[in-house]
Amino acid sequence: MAHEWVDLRSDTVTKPTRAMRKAMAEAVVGDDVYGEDPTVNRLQERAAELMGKDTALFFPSGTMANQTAVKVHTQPGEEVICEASCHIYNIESGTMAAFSGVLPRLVAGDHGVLDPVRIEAAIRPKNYYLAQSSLLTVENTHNLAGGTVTSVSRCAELAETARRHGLGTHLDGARIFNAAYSLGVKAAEIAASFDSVMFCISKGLGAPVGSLLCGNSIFMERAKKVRKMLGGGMRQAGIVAAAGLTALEEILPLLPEDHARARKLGERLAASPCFSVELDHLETNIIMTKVLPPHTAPEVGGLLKAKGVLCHVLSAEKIRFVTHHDIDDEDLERALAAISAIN
Ligand code: TLP
Repeated sequence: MAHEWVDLRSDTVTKPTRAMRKAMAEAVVGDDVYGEDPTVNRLQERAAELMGKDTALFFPSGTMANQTAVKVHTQPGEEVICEASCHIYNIESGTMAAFSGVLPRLVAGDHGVLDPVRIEAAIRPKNYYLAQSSLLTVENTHNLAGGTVTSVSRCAELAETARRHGLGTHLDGARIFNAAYSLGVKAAEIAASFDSVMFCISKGLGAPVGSLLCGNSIFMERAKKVRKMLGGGMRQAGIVAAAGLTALEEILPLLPEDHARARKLGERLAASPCFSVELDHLETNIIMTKVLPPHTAPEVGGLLKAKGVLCHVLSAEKIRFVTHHDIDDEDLERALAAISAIN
């Protein structure tokens, strides 16, 4: 059945599939604050296995999982080194300052990809009057850079640089499986470099709610305490965890289709006189575009909306399009036609 809207604002907009709803209805549940929800436990075991870590913990959101990791890795007054346009610093409501009392130390990446030399230069010397660097975060894929991917070897170099100076390492892997498909590796190979990793089941994987934080047992014990502080201890959360388990079976293998559709969309945008797209950096399911004058991004967003196509207007000149499980070939054709109609 044709969708009312072609919703390319984000991969968070997906609705649970029939199989997910069935799994949710039939989920065996218990009180997860007592650790007694068998479906949550199964999802956590599967997540830890996929990331190659000891343990995983189920969170209601990626933001809560990321900020829990920041809290566990740091002490107030310390610095977190992160990429200048990363989600943890820019789009998580200033939580690292408000909750963990830490300072962000921003380092610009090349299309979101950090350089170990620049990381090394940003690490503060050990000196009592300087804010001390205690954590490096990496985002893979990188959202605001346009779904760009950091290679396994680059992740390893970055983590090795941080570790050599005594910093912890955290991966915001909200879309780690998109990165893994793009690189042709297992997600665990990317995660291997980092002490902790967060991934979302509510983005490209299509589940309605949730993210997993994974790491070693000692780290995760502390994370469990912090999650409770934030009110993230859920009760019969197996209802939603069931959808996550289904997503990992049903949707995970389909992510390359989102990448292929994003490529077609990107090529059409690049062919339009109204958009500029860096096709060399279109690596996964996110397309970041610049709207060219005389048009503006809000105006183009309005024109597309009038044709039933929704996109994320980020600024006066930037628009983000994201493909996902609820965008099929018919939706893609409608989007391509709407883009072609703008001139
Ligand atoms: N990203 C959302 C918005 O917040 C922008 C989106 O539409 O892309 N890390 C990364 C890299 C993310 O892209 C997001 C969400 C999060 C963390 C936070 O996840 P949630 O929304 O579950 O808190």
